[in-house]
Amino acid sequence: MSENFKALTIAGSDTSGSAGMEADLKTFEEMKVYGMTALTVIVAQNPQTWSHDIFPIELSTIEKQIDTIGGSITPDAMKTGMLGSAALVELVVNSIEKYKFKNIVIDPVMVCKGIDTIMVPEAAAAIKTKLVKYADVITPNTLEAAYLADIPSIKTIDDIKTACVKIHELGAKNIIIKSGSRFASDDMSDVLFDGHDFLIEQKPKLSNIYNSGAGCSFSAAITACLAKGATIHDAFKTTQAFMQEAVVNSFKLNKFTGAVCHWALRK
Ligand code: PXL
Repeated sequence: MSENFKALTIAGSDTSGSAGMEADLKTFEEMKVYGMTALTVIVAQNPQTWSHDIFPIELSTIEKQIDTIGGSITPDAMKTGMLGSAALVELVVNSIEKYKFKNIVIDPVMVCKGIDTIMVPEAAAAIKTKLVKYADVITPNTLEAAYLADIPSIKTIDDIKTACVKIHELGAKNIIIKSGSRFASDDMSDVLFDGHDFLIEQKPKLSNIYNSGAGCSFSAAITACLAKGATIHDAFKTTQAFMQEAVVNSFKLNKFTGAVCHWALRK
Protein backbone atom coordinates (compact mmCIF):
# COMPACT_ATOMS: atom_id res chain seq x y z
CA MET A 1 0.00 0.00 0.00
CA SER A 2 1.38 3.40 -0.90
CA GLU A 3 1.60 6.15 1.66
CA ASN A 4 -0.85 9.04 1.61
CA PHE A 5 0.97 12.37 1.64
CA LYS A 6 -0.66 15.56 2.91
CA ALA A 7 0.03 19.23 2.25
CA LEU A 8 -1.33 22.45 3.73
CA THR A 9 -1.73 25.74 1.90
CA ILE A 10 -2.20 29.00 3.80
CA ALA A 11 -3.57 31.08 0.95
CA GLY A 12 -6.37 33.19 -0.45
CA SER A 13 -9.32 32.14 -2.57
CA ASP A 14 -9.37 33.30 -6.19
CA THR A 15 -13.09 33.11 -6.90
CA SER A 16 -12.43 32.68 -10.63
CA GLY A 17 -10.57 29.48 -9.79
CA SER A 18 -7.26 29.96 -11.58
CA ALA A 19 -4.95 31.15 -8.80
CA GLY A 20 -4.77 31.03 -5.00
CA MET A 21 -5.90 28.03 -2.99
CA GLU A 22 -8.02 26.80 -5.88
CA ALA A 23 -4.84 26.41 -7.96
CA ASP A 24 -3.02 24.87 -5.00
CA LEU A 25 -5.67 22.22 -4.33
CA LYS A 26 -6.01 21.32 -8.01
CA THR A 27 -2.25 20.94 -8.26
CA PHE A 28 -1.99 18.86 -5.07
CA GLU A 29 -4.72 16.56 -6.37
CA GLU A 30 -3.02 16.10 -9.76
CA MET A 31 0.14 15.14 -7.90
CA LYS A 32 -1.71 12.68 -5.69
CA VAL A 33 -1.17 14.72 -2.54
CA TYR A 34 -4.04 15.33 -0.12
CA GLY A 35 -4.67 19.07 0.18
CA MET A 36 -5.76 21.14 3.19
CA THR A 37 -6.32 24.89 3.45
CA ALA A 38 -6.23 27.77 5.87
CA LEU A 39 -8.03 30.53 3.97
CA THR A 40 -6.56 34.04 4.36
CA VAL A 41 -8.57 36.30 2.03
CA ILE A 42 -11.30 36.02 -0.57
CA VAL A 43 -10.58 37.72 -3.88
CA ALA A 44 -13.63 38.60 -5.98
CA GLN A 45 -13.35 40.05 -9.47
CA ASN A 46 -15.60 42.71 -10.93
CA PRO A 47 -17.29 41.02 -13.91
CA GLN A 48 -17.28 44.25 -15.95
CA THR A 49 -13.70 45.40 -15.32
CA TRP A 50 -11.97 42.41 -13.68
CA SER A 51 -10.61 44.71 -10.96
CA HIS A 52 -9.90 42.68 -7.83
CA ASP A 53 -11.60 43.23 -4.48
CA ILE A 54 -9.85 41.61 -1.53
CA PHE A 55 -11.87 40.57 1.54
CA PRO A 56 -9.61 39.53 4.43
CA ILE A 57 -10.62 36.70 6.75
CA GLU A 58 -10.35 37.61 10.42
CA LEU A 59 -6.97 36.76 11.94
CA SER A 60 -8.51 34.67 14.74
CA THR A 61 -10.41 32.62 12.12
CA ILE A 62 -7.19 31.96 10.21
CA GLU A 63 -5.51 30.93 13.46
CA LYS A 64 -8.32 28.44 14.18
CA GLN A 65 -7.86 26.90 10.72
CA ILE A 66 -4.10 26.52 11.17
CA ASP A 67 -4.70 25.02 14.64
CA THR A 68 -7.11 22.47 13.11
CA ILE A 69 -4.29 21.13 11.00
CA GLY A 70 -1.20 21.81 13.10
CA GLY A 71 -2.88 20.57 16.27
CA SER A 72 -4.02 17.19 15.00
CA ILE A 73 -2.69 16.36 11.53
CA THR A 74 0.96 16.38 10.49
CA PRO A 75 1.30 17.80 7.00
CA ASP A 76 4.24 16.46 4.97
CA ALA A 77 4.72 19.93 3.49
CA MET A 78 3.14 23.36 3.54
CA LYS A 79 3.07 26.47 1.41
CA THR A 80 2.00 30.06 1.78
CA GLY A 81 0.20 32.20 -0.78
CA MET A 82 -1.48 35.57 -0.33
CA LEU A 83 -0.82 36.87 3.20
CA GLY A 84 -2.53 40.25 3.36
CA SER A 85 -1.08 41.79 6.53
CA ALA A 86 2.03 41.88 8.69
CA ALA A 87 0.00 40.43 11.58
CA LEU A 88 -0.88 37.42 9.43
CA VAL A 89 2.76 36.93 8.45
CA GLU A 90 3.58 36.89 12.17
CA LEU A 91 0.83 34.34 12.81
CA VAL A 92 2.31 32.11 10.11
CA VAL A 93 5.79 32.42 11.63
CA ASN A 94 4.44 31.59 15.10
CA SER A 95 2.52 28.61 13.71
CA ILE A 96 5.61 27.26 11.94
CA GLU A 97 7.46 27.44 15.26
CA LYS A 98 4.58 26.03 17.31
CA TYR A 99 3.74 23.08 15.06
CA LYS A 100 7.26 22.46 13.68
CA PHE A 101 5.95 22.44 10.10
CA LYS A 102 8.45 20.98 7.65
CA ASN A 103 9.09 21.29 3.90
CA ILE A 104 8.04 24.93 3.90
CA VAL A 105 7.48 26.60 0.54
CA ILE A 106 7.02 30.36 0.60
CA ASP A 107 5.37 31.84 -2.47
CA PRO A 108 5.82 35.51 -1.56
CA VAL A 109 2.68 36.77 -3.29
CA MET A 110 3.19 40.53 -3.39
CA VAL A 111 1.90 41.41 -6.84
CA CYS A 112 -1.00 40.09 -8.91
CA LYS A 113 -1.31 39.78 -12.67
CA GLY A 114 -1.93 43.27 -14.03
CA ILE A 115 -0.87 44.95 -10.78
CA ASP A 116 2.90 45.26 -10.83
CA THR A 117 3.36 47.27 -7.65
CA ILE A 118 3.68 45.71 -4.19
CA MET A 119 0.07 45.33 -3.01
CA VAL A 120 0.50 45.53 0.77
CA PRO A 121 3.91 47.05 1.66
CA GLU A 122 3.73 46.17 5.40
CA ALA A 123 2.98 42.52 4.59
CA ALA A 124 5.81 42.43 2.04
CA ALA A 125 8.22 43.89 4.59
CA ALA A 126 7.17 41.29 7.18
CA ILE A 127 7.64 38.47 4.65
CA LYS A 128 11.15 39.73 3.95
CA THR A 129 12.26 40.28 7.54
CA LYS A 130 10.38 37.50 9.36
CA LEU A 131 9.20 34.70 7.05
CA VAL A 132 11.86 34.21 4.36
CA LYS A 133 14.29 32.63 6.82
CA TYR A 134 11.88 29.70 7.34
CA ALA A 135 11.69 28.86 3.63
CA ASP A 136 13.00 25.51 2.48
CA VAL A 137 12.07 26.89 -0.92
CA ILE A 138 10.99 30.40 -1.91
CA THR A 139 9.46 31.00 -5.33
CA PRO A 140 9.33 34.72 -6.18
CA ASN A 141 8.67 36.13 -9.64
CA THR A 142 11.13 38.76 -10.82
CA LEU A 143 9.24 41.69 -9.24
CA GLU A 144 9.04 39.97 -5.87
CA ALA A 145 12.66 38.83 -6.13
CA ALA A 146 13.85 42.39 -6.87
CA TYR A 147 11.98 43.60 -3.78
CA LEU A 148 13.38 40.84 -1.56
CA ALA A 149 16.92 41.25 -2.88
CA ASP A 150 16.75 45.03 -2.69
CA ILE A 151 17.81 45.58 -6.29
CA PRO A 152 16.07 48.03 -8.64
CA SER A 153 14.95 45.52 -11.29
CA ILE A 154 15.61 42.11 -12.79
CA LYS A 155 16.10 42.03 -16.55
CA THR A 156 18.72 39.34 -17.24
CA ILE A 157 19.78 35.92 -16.01
CA ASP A 158 22.70 37.56 -14.24
CA ASP A 159 20.24 39.80 -12.35
CA ILE A 160 18.30 36.66 -11.38
CA LYS A 161 21.48 35.02 -10.09
CA THR A 162 22.38 38.12 -8.05
CA ALA A 163 18.89 38.16 -6.53
CA CYS A 164 19.11 34.43 -5.72
CA VAL A 165 22.31 34.96 -3.74
CA LYS A 166 20.87 37.93 -1.85
CA ILE A 167 17.67 36.07 -0.96
CA HIS A 168 19.79 33.11 0.18
CA GLU A 169 21.54 35.55 2.53
CA LEU A 170 18.12 36.36 4.05
CA GLY A 171 17.98 32.71 5.14
CA ALA A 172 15.95 30.89 2.47
CA LYS A 173 17.54 27.48 1.77
CA ASN A 174 16.55 27.16 -1.90
CA ILE A 175 15.45 29.93 -4.22
CA ILE A 176 13.55 29.52 -7.47
CA ILE A 177 13.06 32.72 -9.46
CA LYS A 178 10.72 32.55 -12.44
CA SER A 179 11.31 35.14 -15.15
CA GLY A 180 7.86 34.42 -16.56
CA SER A 181 6.84 36.54 -19.51
CA ARG A 182 8.30 39.72 -17.98
CA PHE A 183 11.70 39.20 -19.68
CA ALA A 184 12.25 41.20 -22.88
CA SER A 185 13.92 38.22 -24.64
CA ASP A 186 12.22 35.44 -26.63
CA ASP A 187 13.01 33.00 -23.83
CA MET A 188 11.81 32.61 -20.28
CA SER A 189 13.93 31.13 -17.56
CA ASP A 190 13.40 29.50 -14.20
CA VAL A 191 16.48 29.51 -12.01
CA LEU A 192 17.03 27.28 -8.98
CA PHE A 193 19.77 28.23 -6.52
CA ASP A 194 20.42 25.68 -3.79
CA GLY A 195 22.98 27.78 -1.95
CA HIS A 196 25.85 26.30 -3.98
CA ASP A 197 24.85 25.79 -7.60
CA PHE A 198 22.48 27.27 -10.12
CA LEU A 199 20.18 25.13 -12.26
CA ILE A 200 18.75 27.10 -15.17
CA GLU A 201 15.73 25.94 -17.13
CA GLN A 202 15.34 27.99 -20.29
CA LYS A 203 12.43 27.63 -22.67
CA PRO A 204 10.94 29.61 -25.53
CA LYS A 205 8.17 32.05 -24.62
CA LEU A 206 4.83 30.62 -25.67
CA SER A 207 2.27 32.71 -27.49
CA ASN A 208 -1.52 32.37 -27.34
CA ILE A 209 -1.48 31.03 -23.83
CA TYR A 210 -3.02 32.05 -20.53
CA ASN A 211 -0.88 31.95 -17.46
CA SER A 212 -3.15 33.15 -14.67
CA GLY A 213 -2.45 30.94 -11.69
CA ALA A 214 0.91 29.78 -13.04
CA GLY A 215 2.82 31.15 -10.06
CA CYS A 216 0.53 29.55 -7.48
CA SER A 217 0.43 26.25 -9.36
CA PHE A 218 4.22 26.23 -9.69
CA SER A 219 4.80 26.66 -5.95
CA ALA A 220 2.04 24.14 -5.18
CA ALA A 221 3.71 21.57 -7.45
CA ILE A 222 7.03 22.08 -5.66
CA THR A 223 5.19 21.67 -2.33
CA ALA A 224 3.53 18.44 -3.46
CA CYS A 225 6.86 17.01 -4.64
CA LEU A 226 8.52 17.83 -1.31
CA ALA A 227 5.57 16.29 0.55
CA LYS A 228 6.30 13.05 -1.30
CA GLY A 229 9.96 13.19 -0.30
CA ALA A 230 11.51 14.46 -3.54
CA THR A 231 14.82 16.32 -3.52
CA ILE A 232 14.66 19.98 -4.51
CA HIS A 233 16.29 19.17 -7.88
CA ASP A 234 13.75 16.44 -8.66
CA ALA A 235 10.91 18.70 -7.47
CA PHE A 236 12.16 21.44 -9.81
CA LYS A 237 12.27 19.06 -12.81
CA THR A 238 8.87 17.47 -12.12
CA THR A 239 7.34 20.92 -11.68
CA GLN A 240 8.81 22.13 -14.99
CA ALA A 241 7.18 19.23 -16.84
CA PHE A 242 3.84 19.71 -15.05
CA MET A 243 3.74 23.48 -15.70
CA GLN A 244 4.80 23.19 -19.34
CA GLU A 245 1.76 21.04 -20.15
CA ALA A 246 -0.54 23.10 -17.90
CA VAL A 247 0.42 26.30 -19.75
CA VAL A 248 0.39 24.78 -23.27
CA ASN A 249 -3.16 23.54 -22.57
CA SER A 250 -4.35 26.71 -20.85
CA PHE A 251 -7.80 27.97 -21.80
CA LYS A 252 -9.89 31.13 -21.88
CA LEU A 253 -12.33 31.84 -19.06
CA ASN A 254 -13.78 35.18 -20.18
CA LYS A 255 -12.69 38.27 -22.11
CA PHE A 256 -10.22 39.20 -19.36
CA THR A 257 -8.46 36.03 -18.40
CA GLY A 258 -7.85 32.32 -18.79
CA ALA A 259 -6.47 29.54 -16.65
CA VAL A 260 -3.69 26.98 -16.80
CA CYS A 261 -4.94 23.43 -17.26
CA HIS A 262 -4.09 21.39 -14.19
CA TRP A 263 -5.18 18.06 -15.67
CA ALA A 264 -3.17 18.48 -18.91
CA LEU A 265 -0.87 15.52 -18.19
CA ARG A 266 -3.98 13.28 -17.93
CA LYS A 267 -5.49 14.43 -21.23
O1 PXL B 1 -1.47 34.97 -8.48
C1 PXL B 1 -1.47 35.61 -7.28
C2 PXL B 1 -2.71 35.35 -6.47
C3 PXL B 1 -2.61 34.62 -5.30
N1 PXL B 1 -3.68 34.36 -4.51
C4 PXL B 1 -4.90 34.80 -4.85
C5 PXL B 1 -5.09 35.53 -6.01
C6 PXL B 1 -3.98 35.83 -6.85
C7 PXL B 1 -4.17 36.60 -8.07
O2 PXL B 1 -5.25 36.97 -8.47
O3 PXL B 1 -6.33 35.95 -6.33
C8 PXL B 1 -6.04 34.49 -3.94
